[in-house]
Amino acid sequence: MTEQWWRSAVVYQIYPRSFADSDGDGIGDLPGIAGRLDHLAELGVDVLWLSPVYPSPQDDNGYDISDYQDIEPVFGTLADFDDLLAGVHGRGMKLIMDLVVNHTSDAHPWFVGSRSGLDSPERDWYWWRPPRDGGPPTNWESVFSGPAWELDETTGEYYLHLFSRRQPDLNWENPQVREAVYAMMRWWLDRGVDGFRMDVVNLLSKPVAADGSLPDGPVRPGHRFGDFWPLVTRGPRIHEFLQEMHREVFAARPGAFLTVGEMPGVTLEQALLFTDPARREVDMVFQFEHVQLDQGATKWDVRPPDLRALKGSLGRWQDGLADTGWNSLYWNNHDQPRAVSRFGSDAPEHRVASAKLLATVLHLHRGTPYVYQGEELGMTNTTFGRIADFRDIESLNHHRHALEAGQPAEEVLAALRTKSRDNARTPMQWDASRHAGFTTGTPWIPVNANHADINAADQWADPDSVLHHYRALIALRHTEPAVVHGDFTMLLPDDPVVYAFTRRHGEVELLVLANFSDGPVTAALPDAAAWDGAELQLGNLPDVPSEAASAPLRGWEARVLRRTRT
Ligand code: TEU
Repeated sequence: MTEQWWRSAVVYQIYPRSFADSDGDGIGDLPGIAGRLDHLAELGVDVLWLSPVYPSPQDDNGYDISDYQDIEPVFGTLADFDDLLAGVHGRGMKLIMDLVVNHTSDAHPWFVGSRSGLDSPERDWYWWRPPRDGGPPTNWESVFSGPAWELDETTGEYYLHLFSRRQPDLNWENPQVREAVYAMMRWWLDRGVDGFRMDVVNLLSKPVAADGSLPDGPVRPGHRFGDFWPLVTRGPRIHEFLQEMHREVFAARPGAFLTVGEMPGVTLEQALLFTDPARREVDMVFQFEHVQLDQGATKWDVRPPDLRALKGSLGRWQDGLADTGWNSLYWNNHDQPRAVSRFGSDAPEHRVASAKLLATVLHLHRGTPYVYQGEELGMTNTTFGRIADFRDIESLNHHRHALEAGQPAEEVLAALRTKSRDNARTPMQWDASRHAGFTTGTPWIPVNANHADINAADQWADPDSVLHHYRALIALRHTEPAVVHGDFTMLLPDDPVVYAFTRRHGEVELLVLANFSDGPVTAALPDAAAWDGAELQLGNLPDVPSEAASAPLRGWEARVLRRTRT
């Protein structure tokens, strides 16, 4: 195994709550996942990223952890986890855990101790501050709406929570906190896991002054509170903390593990530092630039996606990390609406082609691709009627705060239907039966009604399915060195509907063409004729003409051409 084995890997994200339920309680669980490992092995993925399964009150569906070294009973037991890990390893795959250490649950014993009194030994494990002018210590706004500080009656002080009030932020300035986290990480590595996806890991270092004060954030138009992102996404000690974590946890076994840091707000310049192997911080990051182009001041201010902006952003990250560092590549995860509804077309006549097109474009970029559960089927956003149909705390909090601020209810619901994280959290669609084969009980969130037409069972039987297209792309990554190692050149940057780029590695050159629109279009490539007659490596529609570079692309058609330069 080479030091950077993950450069040729494909990672599959499982959101356990919605993947497969084995005991009929309507909630996915570890034995359910273990029973579906052949689906993943046959798909060809190399690594599973398991969203949190630790004990949790489930305020944020497990991203609020109350015990880092056990399993939430609703998901199973540590023995179930060991069985799952053995099944994953037995199929030649790896498993990374979701590490959520910017905050814990307020039910974690560390916080229960910390809030018990000013002189508690754990008091300094969290961010406590006295009121300022009778109110919160800073003007920061929580990601889940409202102030980022909660007053605790026991001591009359406020505690910081960048997310829900039941997710108090850990104080990483305290070496005891860092040591406890590193010991827990080593415990999971000793149990056999192969690394971590690190939740909001760039937020660990807060901009605290020598006197313990924290600055206010800039107040943006239309916001009641201050914006902490510019302050907290570039904390003064973040590189120090990540390098210490690497020394304390991974240095003894270099290269054996995959670390991916989820970094909302991270810039390309910062990502170069975070992913430079010489700095030994993380292997790659999840950046958010391309999934925040279709919004205004907030995600709820929905704007139509613009392909030129999308190409500009992804192309900039390709160029920026071409020589040092590494890109992660994703359209989907448990926080994002379904890409085929967002960037493709979920109209019945275009859904399959556009789902395959999105996969082709992403997987032919330079970086490590991530497949989110159901993405390989072309699963779409679901339909939400009223607010009672939503489950996600981010959506429910936004709804309440937006209505309190006087926004019309229908306007708020329209934004929620487009952008709510619940779109990604409807159960995995295994077959056309009731509840899509996800559960024999009542699912915690309704299954998408279109599971009769979009499900794994049908697609395994259909060689032209989205599923088999993903298998082909993953197999191509494992067999064609140009996909992993090739350089990247964006073409036609100003074309509003054609996404075109090349990858070159030695004598091999790949050309990717994709039409992000319903109707036919011709890619105005200056050297199209030189590509005509090249081998069609992969397409998403039948009957591609031999002049595959100069012939018009049909609606949502993608083509990958391959030639060797003499
Ligand atoms: O999300 C981090 C993050 O930036 C969130 O604001 C997320 O991108 C946003 O909700 C998109 O609308 C991570 C986890 O992925 C998310 O599920 C958790 O809710 C959050 O951290 C707190 O742990």
